[in-house]
Amino acid sequence: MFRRDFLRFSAISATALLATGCKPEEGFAFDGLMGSQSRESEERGALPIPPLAEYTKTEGKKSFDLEVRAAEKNFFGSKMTKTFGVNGDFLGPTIKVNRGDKVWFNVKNSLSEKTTIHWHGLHVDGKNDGGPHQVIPVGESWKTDFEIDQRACTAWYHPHQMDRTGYQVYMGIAGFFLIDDEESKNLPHEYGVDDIPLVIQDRRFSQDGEFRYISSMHDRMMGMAGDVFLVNGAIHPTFEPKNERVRLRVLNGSNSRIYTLGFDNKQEFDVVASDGGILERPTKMKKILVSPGERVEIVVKFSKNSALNLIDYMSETSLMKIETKDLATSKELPEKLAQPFSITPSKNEKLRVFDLSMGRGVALINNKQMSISRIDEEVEIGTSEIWRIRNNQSMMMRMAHPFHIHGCSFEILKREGRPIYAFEKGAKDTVLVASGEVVDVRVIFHKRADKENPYMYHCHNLEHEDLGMMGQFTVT
Ligand SMILES: [Cu+2]
Repeated sequence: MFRRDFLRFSAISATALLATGCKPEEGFAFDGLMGSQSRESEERGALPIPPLAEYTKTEGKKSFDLEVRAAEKNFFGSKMTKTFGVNGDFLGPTIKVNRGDKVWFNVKNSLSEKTTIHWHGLHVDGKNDGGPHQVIPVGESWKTDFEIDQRACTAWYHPHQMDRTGYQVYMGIAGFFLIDDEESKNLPHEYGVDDIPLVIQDRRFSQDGEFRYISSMHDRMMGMAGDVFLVNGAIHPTFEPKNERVRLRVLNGSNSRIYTLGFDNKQEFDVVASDGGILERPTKMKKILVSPGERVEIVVKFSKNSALNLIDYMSETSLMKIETKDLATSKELPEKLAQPFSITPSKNEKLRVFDLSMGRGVALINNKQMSISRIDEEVEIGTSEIWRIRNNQSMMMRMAHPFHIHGCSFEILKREGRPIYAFEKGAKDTVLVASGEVVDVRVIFHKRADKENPYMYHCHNLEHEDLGMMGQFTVT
């Protein structure tokens, strides 16, 4: 079995682990395990880098054509797997733009089912957001244009089709959306050379090589815990850096799995950016916790002629091998990377409370399942608010929920239960709320969303989202 060759599978899902109170910095009986395991692992080929999306310049706008389609891909052995992809067989190209760019997208749906493409992390009006209201019927195209009006960050895109998001993302629809500005030049920024996107996903395969999505309600509620890990769509690839310092833009593109990432040689790295942008200063860390939908950027300094592994502490698995030979020297990181992110509080900030809970076959916010015809909240544009997200722990179901808000960046103010880590500072759009925790965020919206095209807030465990842990709000 290809899996046993190099993967060690923990039967307890990472989501469940976190919910039981294990703290990411404590590690999980990991020491000494990884070394032997990774040596045995099979050679799987070089780390694929998603190609940059091509564009044409029309009337001062960068114009991108995306086609969402069904395909097949060879992940292992001689078997082919049925997949979905964007302009390719699995995942999609990286969209790379600058702050201030005017962009235009033509998204064609060549699937045999409805879909949408949501720009996760972008500050765009509700009608351009690609949520469940901007459905692209089979065979049709969605045209949307907007201005890039936010700081440099690692955002991404994925479907947001009502009840089908989990399935469509699992099949392979996801890609990076990178925004650059002057501050991003303080970090390594040569795409594919010293600026490397890494989307991490887990999958289960059936004996005949097909993806095995949800097979039970337990999967939906507790997380599916795939036993095969993909980095940029490849199983256990090898990355060969050419430069001493490399920026890794990590996206947890998994449906439900939470990772605690680090290196098997326990080396430190600099955390330099979170979801919505570059942090004021780099922070040295050895482990980072990344939940579904979250992004974190790190800069790693490699040594010549070395071999190490990018590992997940939670599943005790090597995700990617790293092998270095000669390395070009790169300049040190500046002490200050970017202007700090903070939201000036408005007078008499409104407090909104969101209670997340799980029931039999349902996932709820404020005791309600998502309804596409109901507006749950109405927010005033340009006014800051405190959103309090409470994960109501029940004895039956102790789950962690990564809570995502569309159309904005927020600041995490406090969390009862665990500290706010360096990789959660700065501008965020997704925050992990583990069982029993309460998180306060300060949020402000500068873009509009009317009741025909409202924004979403939801759990980014995509099965929870599809089970109803989502709500809609307007910004006017
Ligand atoms: Cu959830």
